[in-house]
Amino acid sequence: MTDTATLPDSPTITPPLAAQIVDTLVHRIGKDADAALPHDWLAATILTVRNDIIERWMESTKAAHAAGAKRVYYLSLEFLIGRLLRDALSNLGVMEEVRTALDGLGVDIGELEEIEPDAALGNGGLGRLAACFMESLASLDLPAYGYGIRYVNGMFRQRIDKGWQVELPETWLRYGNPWEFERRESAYFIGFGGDVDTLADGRAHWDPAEAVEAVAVDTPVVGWRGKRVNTLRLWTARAFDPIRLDAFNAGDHELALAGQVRAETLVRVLYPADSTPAGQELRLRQEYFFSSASIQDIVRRHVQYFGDIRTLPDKAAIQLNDTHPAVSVAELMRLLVDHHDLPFDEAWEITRATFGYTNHTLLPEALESWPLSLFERLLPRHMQLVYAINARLLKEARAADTSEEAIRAISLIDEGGAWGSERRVRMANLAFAGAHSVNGVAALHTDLMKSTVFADLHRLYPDRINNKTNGITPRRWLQQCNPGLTALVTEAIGPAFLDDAERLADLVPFADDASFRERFAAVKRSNKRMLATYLQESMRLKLDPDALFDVQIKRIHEYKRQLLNILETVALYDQIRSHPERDWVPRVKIFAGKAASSYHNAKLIIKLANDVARRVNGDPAIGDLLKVAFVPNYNVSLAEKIIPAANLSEQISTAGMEASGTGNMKFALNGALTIGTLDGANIEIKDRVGDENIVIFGMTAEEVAQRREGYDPRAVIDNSPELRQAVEAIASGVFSPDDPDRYKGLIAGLYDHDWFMVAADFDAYDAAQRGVDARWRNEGDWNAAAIRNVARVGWFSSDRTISEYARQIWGVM
Ligand code: GL9
Repeated sequence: MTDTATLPDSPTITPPLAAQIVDTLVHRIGKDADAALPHDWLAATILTVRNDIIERWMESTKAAHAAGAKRVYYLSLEFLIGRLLRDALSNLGVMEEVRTALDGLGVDIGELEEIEPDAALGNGGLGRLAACFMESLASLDLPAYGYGIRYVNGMFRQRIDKGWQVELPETWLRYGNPWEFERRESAYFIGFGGDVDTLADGRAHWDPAEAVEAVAVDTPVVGWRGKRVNTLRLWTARAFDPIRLDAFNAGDHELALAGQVRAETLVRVLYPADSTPAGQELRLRQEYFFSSASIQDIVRRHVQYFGDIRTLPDKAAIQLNDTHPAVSVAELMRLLVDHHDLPFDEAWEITRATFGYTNHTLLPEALESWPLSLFERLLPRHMQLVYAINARLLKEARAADTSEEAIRAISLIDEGGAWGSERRVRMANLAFAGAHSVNGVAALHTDLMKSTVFADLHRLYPDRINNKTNGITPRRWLQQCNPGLTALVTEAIGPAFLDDAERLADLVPFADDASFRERFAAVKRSNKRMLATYLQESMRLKLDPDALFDVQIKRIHEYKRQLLNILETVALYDQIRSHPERDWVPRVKIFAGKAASSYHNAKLIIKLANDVARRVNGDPAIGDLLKVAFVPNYNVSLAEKIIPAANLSEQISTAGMEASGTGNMKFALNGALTIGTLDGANIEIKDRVGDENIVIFGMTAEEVAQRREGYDPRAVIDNSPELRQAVEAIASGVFSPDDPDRYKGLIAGLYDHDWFMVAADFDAYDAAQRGVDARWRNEGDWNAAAIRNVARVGWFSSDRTISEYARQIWGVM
């Protein structure tokens, strides 16, 4: 490695980049080039490019302030941002410059990218959507803040031990975080518990029993071409008194530090619950902690800049990402009524005009509600306000001649009753009531919101529910993760699609160009070879890059039906063994995903995938015709490696259950064909790519609902020889000879109720897969369809989604 002395003199005032990086290394990290380890180079590189980002950041903030612009506030308990270096360099357009500078220092930028920790402050789609939205907000030059929690331990690290998932803590902050800025001056008092004194005219004084301090930690979010840099503000917690000296001096060291420990516990871990609320008190504390800090910050900024709190809705749009921040509705009411002395009705108008709420799931078990006793104990003033809001809401409902049954469904309080169940606060109803806009995340999902969970609220407020189909940022999910395809597309249609993803449509005619198809296939093959090399090194699995790469990567959940895919894999395995003479299409089945630690069946499905993989991959009669890979520790970075290498994208949820999906969009954008049900955004993908360029199978949401009546899965299984064979093989221990009963319970669930309709859709799925084989044999046809997918899914850019939110909900465009 070179040192500073040997670098050429710079003719300009700014020293060349390499010299800047070395200077940072020496003066900020405290190492010289000889002693520096890869982590030191990474930190020095980030700190160096950060300078430019900071300047743009300050400019963006000042410009918004000077213009008196309305700001967007995106409140989310999850931000699954992944790595930031490549994103920042690419969006700033300095990737090549930095690569060259590091090359000159003998440092491989690819190696640095690989050691950057993956910021996994989210569980899955909902958290990743928040990250894509932040990037699009900056790219569209909209002044926006993301608000969340700076978890010390994000999503757990998944190890696969003898086929079982083992959860290990994720320590993304171990080497510090050069992207973040702690803002000690932006700190807020967050209270819990205690008593409320009711004052005159509906106001109250809350005297909390405990309190922690929320301190802001800011990360810059760089938009495309560095146009704008916004702020992701994550809260950390601190005790007001770092140590109780009285206790310490009395020798009680634990008590002396108890406050600090309690504060740290609050921001310690992300709840790794997917689509199922964790339900514990700490979770409600996290929700209130970050909601209160964010709302206080927003109100403080508004009053500081604009003086009058009553103009808040003109200058602030607050979007609630699911119900996790729904307590913000009550928190804003508390600040307006108790601290700003507004009458309740006026406060309610302001609140409703300020908030929007996005619903991300209809699964009944995922709709958050809190035991009233817990809510009241932790947030006594908010409980009063919820009652007051509820009284108003139910008065409006009664005035609209609502039935008593509908009144019960609309109420913010679930009265419980049956089986002695306790009363609960319904967070979705609170969010709905407190927002002027309530949106779903794909067309079908939004329709189902209107006809199912929110049917009665929808009847009362028919203009409130609207659709905003999800999107993904094409910067991370095409340009950065798939440079080969990006270069090929640029060569074909020019660079306009880099600024407007819908310009990808210019690629449509190239699907009919045989020479382009070949170059497209070569890019895909090269991506597959890179993935194969990675998997060979990381899990000692040898894959044939010419096989069909068939991929299902996402959280493991019964409604996503990884089990359907595994059953089909087992059936295929049996078919190949029985008819080795047939002309089989070689396939690689790739699975990855994490299961919530308490989700028994999901963890069993992971074990099953691994058991099937071991058996199939070790069977000499199968050879390269079928390989199964369960890739451990699925995260954003792994997705960035796998998606560009996929030929087939598995989007096979039980229709009506996947609100949108966003992985489906990423695969299509990278030239994979989708095999999927008419669920979530799959429907809209089909509408855009065309029926011939997607493989749809199975029941519709409506058919699923009808079929439930009198559904007899046992009869279905008995009538399908392929399914029966697969189910019986698994149940009898063919894949688990060490514990033949391992899957008895799982399979019994299929025979008994099969809530997710795996059996009902199996034959259709199996037929669709054999259809995929037939298509794969016609290489030209396959590649043409893949190209049409790339060309026609530009609409799923999160830039389009965010402009819809901006125009139709936030009023900022
Ligand atoms: C989810 C839905 O299940 C997905 O279908 C949807 O694409 C995303 C984003 O809108 O939201 N809702 C939800 O609770 N999760 C989703 O992915 N779960 C996780 O994020 C783990």
